[in-house]
Amino acid sequence: MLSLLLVCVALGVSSNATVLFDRNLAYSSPFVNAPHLSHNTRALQARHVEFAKRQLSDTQSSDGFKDEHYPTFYGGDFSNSPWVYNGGVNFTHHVASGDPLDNSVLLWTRAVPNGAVPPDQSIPVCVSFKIFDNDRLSGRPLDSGDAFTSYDVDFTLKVEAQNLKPDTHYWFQFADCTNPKTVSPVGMTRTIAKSDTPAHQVNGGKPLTFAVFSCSRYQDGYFNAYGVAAQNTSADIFVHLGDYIYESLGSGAKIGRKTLGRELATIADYRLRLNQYRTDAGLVAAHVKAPWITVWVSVPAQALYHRRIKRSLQDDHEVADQAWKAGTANSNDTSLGCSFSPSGACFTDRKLAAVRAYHEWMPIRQVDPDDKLRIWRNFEIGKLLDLTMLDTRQYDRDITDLYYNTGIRSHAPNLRSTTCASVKLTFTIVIDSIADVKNRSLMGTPQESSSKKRDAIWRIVGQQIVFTQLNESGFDVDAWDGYRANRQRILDHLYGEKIDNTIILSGDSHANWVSDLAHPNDTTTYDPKTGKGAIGVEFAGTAVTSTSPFGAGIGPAAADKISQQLVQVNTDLQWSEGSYRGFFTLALNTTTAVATYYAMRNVSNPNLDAFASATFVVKAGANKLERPVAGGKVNAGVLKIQL
Ligand SMILES: *[C@@H]1O[C@H](CO)[C@@H](O)[C@H](O)[C@H]1NC(C)=O
Ligand SMILES: *[C@@H]1O[C@H](CO)[C@@H](O)[C@H](O)[C@H]1NC(C)=O
Ligand SMILES: *[C@@H]1O[C@H](CO)[C@@H](O)[C@H](O)[C@H]1NC(C)=O
Ligand SMILES: *[C@@H]1O[C@H](CO)[C@@H](O)[C@H](O)[C@H]1NC(C)=O
Ligand SMILES: *[C@@H]1O[C@H](CO)[C@@H](O)[C@H](O)[C@H]1NC(C)=O
Ligand SMILES: *[C@@H]1O[C@H](CO)[C@@H](O)[C@H](O)[C@H]1NC(C)=O
Ligand SMILES: *[C@@H]1O[C@H](CO)[C@@H](O)[C@H](O)[C@H]1NC(C)=O
Ligand SMILES: CC(=O)N[C@H]1CO[C@H](CO)[C@@H](O)[C@@H]1O
Repeated sequence: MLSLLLVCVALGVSSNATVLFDRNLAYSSPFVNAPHLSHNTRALQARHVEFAKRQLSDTQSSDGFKDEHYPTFYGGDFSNSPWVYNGGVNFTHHVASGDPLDNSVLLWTRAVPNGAVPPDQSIPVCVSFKIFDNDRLSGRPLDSGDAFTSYDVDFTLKVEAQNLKPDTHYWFQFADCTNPKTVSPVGMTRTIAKSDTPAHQVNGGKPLTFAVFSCSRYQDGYFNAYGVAAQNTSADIFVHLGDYIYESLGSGAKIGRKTLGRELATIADYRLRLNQYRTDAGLVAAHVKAPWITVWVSVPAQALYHRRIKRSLQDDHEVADQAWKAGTANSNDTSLGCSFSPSGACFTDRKLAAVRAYHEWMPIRQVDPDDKLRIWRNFEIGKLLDLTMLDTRQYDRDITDLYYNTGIRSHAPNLRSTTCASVKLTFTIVIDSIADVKNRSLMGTPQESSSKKRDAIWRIVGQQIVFTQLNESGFDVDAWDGYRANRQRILDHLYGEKIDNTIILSGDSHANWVSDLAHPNDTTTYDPKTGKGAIGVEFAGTAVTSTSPFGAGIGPAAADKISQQLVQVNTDLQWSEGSYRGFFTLALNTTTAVATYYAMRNVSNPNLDAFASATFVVKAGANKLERPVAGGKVNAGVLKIQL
């Protein structure tokens, strides 16, 4: 009888007991096809059980372990119940949510054990969550549960709230399982409409509004743009197009924005940087306010390129490759691996550390890096729109190669290029990789076409770099021949398949650009005056803080002088603005898309002082900016045609 019981307990431990670890998606691999990059939750559980046993058997613990510090909260039966920390937790980084679907959304928090000395690393912290359809958190939660976090994932916690209703607002909160009175702030989030919801019913018939950001460099200023979007707009979903963190150190001390740590290399470095960014009040408010959809892994990959280029310059390519393979073979990515390498110089580790920390800290779902046909994350939001996020970074050669050489064509980096240019290189690779597949093109088959086939009105493409040809002296974003060829294919596809209502959202450039989409230099089909012959619109947004390509800190008057020239030289460009940091919103209903650009008056201190610099209208079916562009009047920057 007794032995049978023991067998049951043992089985219970090995088969079920990792549930509380597994519920926390921060332990999982960032990538669905790379299970070797996940934490081994069985091993964590085994470690944990080992300590639990000690609690039961070794009452004369020689290392000062005391039962009362780590009691179980699951009652008296210790056999199958984990020991958890009950010294109190601190929800140090508020809450966040992201990647909403029609029935689920990811919820995020961080629960750090209180006390000067962190608890034994084998003791998990237990966190519960609840999600409600009302802001009083009353009635029965639609979903709830417990999950573990621990030292191994930087005490981050990411759970999927399931069984939710489509197109509905939700309020959620976390608590300490061992002391339910200790609660996190309440977060607001929502689900998106089911893909077959009629367009006019999406978001209860109100326009669905995105707030769109890129390039938030901590040392360059306060993230007021996030704060203004959260406090002063009715944005439903926050979209980040890349450069959410920066790997570099910079002199932000003058304005109280000194970056901690060093240039990022190890997982500890990346975690510290994310930790610091997420203390910014504006960013906190924005994560609390609404779910985020981000381009998967932005700057970390850029950092990798940076690193790679530097290395390639120093080392012979073979050496770099060799070192890299050695690291990969051992998959030194988890807490057991090279992430704790004291040198911090391991190239492979840096790449993995960036991905790992991003996965821990961001409310994002796993992605599938092996499926090169699936380079998009597509959010079908009723029949109103498809939001397609181009996940370029995971397809950058380094990361892709890491996942056992999926065969993406390799492009030798241009060694003379800057980090900035390497972004374009990535883009080229992505496009080339799908170009190999005959029935696909960038915007294209299947997403754009299937979006059209399923009768969605708008096709919104979130991606990183400015698409329209821009001749800007000293900052030529059209420097890549391959990129040009690919852009040609994309435009051919849109024109050829008569795919209408495409709106491209772009970041990366640190300035504002609004353009009709048309073939570069084509003034035969396209008329820049009326917009006739265009096939869509591009809204490219400036940086949250990163400095202007026109010159760091450039004033509006000086920036406008440059813009004046640019709108003349560039056929498709209808508005240029280069002084203000900020963001834009895009509000969509069945008939109209309205983009409003917001300019921050001062990012040298935390404030909500901003103004709308320009507003653009796109009518469904028109495939161009409504004339007069911006109503003929802007509060900053320069229109091509002033009325
Ligand atoms: C909780 O964390 C916040 C943010 O790090 C910190 O300011 C605060 O002092 C912490 N509270 C306790 C009780 O440790
Ligand atoms: C593209 O072609 C592949 C292979 O020929 C096929 O399996 C796939 O269904 C096609 N996709 C579309 C969207 O036509
Ligand atoms: C690019 O713009 C500059 C002015 O900024 C102009 O002098 C030059 O001719 C333009 N180049 C092309 C290829 O249009
Ligand atoms: C557009 O015209 C300019 C000036 O002739 C040229 O430099 C540029 O390469 C052209 N762009 C494309 C995409 O052909
Ligand atoms: C869509 O939004 C536009 C601009 O806000 C508004 O003028 C129009 O009436 C709205 N259309 C519908 C069908 O609600
Ligand atoms: C921005 O605020 C700082 C103080 O934080 C001030 O010194 C500076 O003059 C302000 N800049 C502008 C353009 O108002
Ligand atoms: C944003 O809202 C805050 C109050 O919540 C207000 O103090 C601030 O002036 C507003 N900013 C703008 C640009 O309206
Ligand atoms: C540098 C480093 O930490 N390398 C480790 C990678 O992982 C293997 C085992 O998986 C270790 O043997 C290496 O020491």
